[in-house]
Amino acid sequence: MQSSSIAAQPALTSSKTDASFETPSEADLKTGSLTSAQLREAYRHMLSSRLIDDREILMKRQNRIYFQVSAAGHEAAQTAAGMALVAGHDWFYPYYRDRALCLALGVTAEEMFLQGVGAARDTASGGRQMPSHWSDAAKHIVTNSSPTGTQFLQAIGCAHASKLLGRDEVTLVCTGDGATSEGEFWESINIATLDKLPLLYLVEDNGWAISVPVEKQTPGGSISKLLEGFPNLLRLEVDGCDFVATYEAMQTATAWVRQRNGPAMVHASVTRPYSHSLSDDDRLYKSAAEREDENRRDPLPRMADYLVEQGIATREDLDRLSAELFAEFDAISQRVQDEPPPSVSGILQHLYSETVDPTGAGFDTKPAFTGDPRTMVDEINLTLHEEMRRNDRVLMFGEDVADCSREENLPALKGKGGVFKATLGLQRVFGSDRCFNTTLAEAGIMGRAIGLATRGFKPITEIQFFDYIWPAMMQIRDELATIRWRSVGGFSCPVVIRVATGGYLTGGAIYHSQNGESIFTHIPGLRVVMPSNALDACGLLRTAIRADDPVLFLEHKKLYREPYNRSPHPGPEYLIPFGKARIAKAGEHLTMVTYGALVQKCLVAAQRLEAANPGCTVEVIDLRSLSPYDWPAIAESVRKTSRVMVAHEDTKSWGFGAEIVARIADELFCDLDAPVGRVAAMDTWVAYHPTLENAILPQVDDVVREGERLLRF
Ligand SMILES: Cc1ncc(C[n+]2csc(CCOP(=O)(O)OP(=O)(O)O)c2C)c(N)n1
Ligand SMILES: [Mg+2]
Repeated sequence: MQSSSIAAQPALTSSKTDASFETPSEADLKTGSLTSAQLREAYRHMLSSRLIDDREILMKRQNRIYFQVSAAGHEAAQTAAGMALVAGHDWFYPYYRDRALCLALGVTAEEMFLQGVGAARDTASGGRQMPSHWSDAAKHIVTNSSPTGTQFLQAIGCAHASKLLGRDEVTLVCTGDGATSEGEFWESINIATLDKLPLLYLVEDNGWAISVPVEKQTPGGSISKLLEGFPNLLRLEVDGCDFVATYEAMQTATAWVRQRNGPAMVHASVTRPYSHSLSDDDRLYKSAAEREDENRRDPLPRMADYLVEQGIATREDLDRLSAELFAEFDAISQRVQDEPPPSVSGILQHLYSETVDPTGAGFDTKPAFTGDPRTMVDEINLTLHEEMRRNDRVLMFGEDVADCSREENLPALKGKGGVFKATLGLQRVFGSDRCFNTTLAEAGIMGRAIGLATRGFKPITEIQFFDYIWPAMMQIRDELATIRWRSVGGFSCPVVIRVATGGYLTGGAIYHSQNGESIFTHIPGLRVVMPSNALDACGLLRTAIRADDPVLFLEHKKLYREPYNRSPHPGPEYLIPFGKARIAKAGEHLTMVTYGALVQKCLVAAQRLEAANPGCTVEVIDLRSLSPYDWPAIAESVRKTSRVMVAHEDTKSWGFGAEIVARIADELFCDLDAPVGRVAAMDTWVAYHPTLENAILPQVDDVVREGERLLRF
C-alpha cells in the first residue's frame, strides 16, 4: 500500500449514501483524498461485494437463483471508482462485473438479491435481465447489457451530452481487458480523443477474457501502453488490488476529465479468483501457480491488513463487520425467496413508450398545403428544418450530413448537406453543435445517438446507405431496441435512424441497392416506416421525430426526386400516425399490399390489369408503416376482394411479405378465392449491369403476371 498521509487529507463532503442524489455544487465535488472513515467505508463496500457474491454462489448451487457472475478480485478498483465519482451527478456505464462499484454508488444489497431471484420488485430490470446487469436512473447508472463493448459508444454519447449541456459531469465507462479488443472500443477511443470528450475509462484488467489470456488478446499485453499515440488521453496504470493507489489514480483521472482536458484511462490490474462465472471452471485453463498468485494478490485481505497496520481498524472490528454483513445478507437472501415473481401479463410493458402513442389520433392531422409541388427529398429537408426549429434538443448527425466541417469556409460555399442533400442547410441554420459530421463509423453513430437520447436529446442519425448499416446492427438490435424494456422503463432512447435504401438506380449494384426491412421489422421495440411519396415522407418523419420510440425511417433513393410522387408542403404540423396504411387506389377484385418503390409499379400494373380484364378493379394498399403495420386495412380489403398479393422490392424468401401472407392464410383463409401471391426480388444480390438489375428486381410485368394468375384462379 502506498500513501502515508491519508488521514491528514481534507475530508470529502458528499456522501455516497445520500438518497437524494441532487446535483452537488462545485464545492461538493470530490477533490481531496481519504479519511479513516472513508477507508472503513471502502472496506465495507469491498467486503459486502465479496459476501454477496459468496451468498449468490450458494443460492445458485441451491437453484434459488439462475445465474451468477462475481466481482471477486475487482473490489478495490471498483470501490475506488465509485468513491472518486458522484452518483446522481456523474454518469456510469458499468460492466457486468461491477458489483462493488454499484455498492459504492449506493445500490443496496437487497436490490442485488432481488435481481438474482428475478423478482417483480427488481428495480434494475423487473426480472428481465440476468443479475449484475445494473440500472438505476436516479444514480445515473445507465442500464447495462451483456454484449461486451457496446457500452463504450453509448458512453461517448453521454459524455457528448455533458459537453453540449456545458456541465462538468464525468462519464465513467468500465470494461474488462478482453472487451478492449472489440471494434467499438477503438471507435470510442478515436471519437473521445478527437472530440476531447469528458469520458473516463476504467479497464479492470484481470488478465483473462473467460479462458483467453491478455497476451493473446492485446499486442504487448497492455492496452494502456498501446494507446500511447492518442492525443488528449491521460493514461494511468495502477495496481487495482491496491485500493488507495487506485483511488488516487481515479482522483487524478477524474480531475483531468472534469477540467475538460480530454478523456482519461485508468488501467487497473486486478484478479479473477472465482472463474469467469459459475458456468466456467478456470482450473481447466489456469495453472495452479497462476491461481495461487491470484490468491496472493487478493485485494480484500490486503485492504484488511492495511487498515490494521494503519491503526484504522482492529482485527476484531473487521471480524465483527464481517459477521454483521454475513447475517444481514443471510436475512435478505431468505427474505427475497418469498418475493412475488414478475407478472406474465406485464411481459410487453415498456417495449414501446407507455406515454406517447404514435399510432394514436394525436398523430393524425390534416394537411394545410402551401407552395408548389416538392420532391420527397425536399420535403424531408424542410421537415428536418421545421422540427429542429421547433425543438432545440433535436440533433442531426452522420457521415457528410453537415454543410462544411471547416466552419470558417462555410460562408463562401454552397455546402454538402448529405450525399443526397437531405440535410442541406441544417448546419448553416442551426450551427455545428446541432448538425455535424461524425467519424466514418456506423456503430459510433448509433452508440453516440443512444447515449445522447438517454440524456434527453432527440438524435436523428443518417446512415448514408442501407448497405452500410451493419456495423451499427449490434447497437440497433441489442441496445436501441432493448433499453426501455430491459430497464423496465428506467431508460429510453427514442432515436430516429434515417437510412437511404433501395435499388432501381441503374448501376447501383450490390452495395448501393440493398433493402432488408424484414431484418428490422423482426426487432421488437423498433418502429419501421417507409414512405413512397413526398407527402407521406413529411408526415411520417415528423411523427418519427415527435414519437418517444426508436424509429427506422427508410428513404428510398430512387423516390427522392421522382416527379410523380411530389407534393406541396402540408405545413409544419402535418403528422401521419404509424400503423395506418393509405389506399393508393380503390378496387373490388384484387388487393395489392405494397410499400416503397413498388407502390408506383403496382399502380401502373393495376391499370394494365384493369384494361386487360374489363369489369375488374384492383385495390392498391400502400402500407407506409411496416412495424406496426395496418392489419385492419389489409383484412378489410381482402374480405372485399378475396384475392390478394404482396409486392415488395426486397428478396422474396423469409421477407416482409412472408409475414403478411402467413397472417392472411391464418386469419382470412375463408375469405380467399385464390392463393395468396407474392412479387419480390430474386433471392440474390442486385447486380451492376442494367439487364441483370432489371431481371433481379421486381418490375411492372412481374406484378401484372402475378395479378393475372390470381384473377384467373
Ligand atoms: C459481443 C460479445 N461477445 C462475446 C461475449 C461472451 N463473453 C462474455 S464475457 C466474455 C469475456 C470478457 O472478458 P473481459 O472483457 O476481460 O471481462 P472479464 O469477464 O474478464 O471481467 C465473453 C467472451 C459477449 N458477452 N459479448
Ligand atoms: Mg478480463
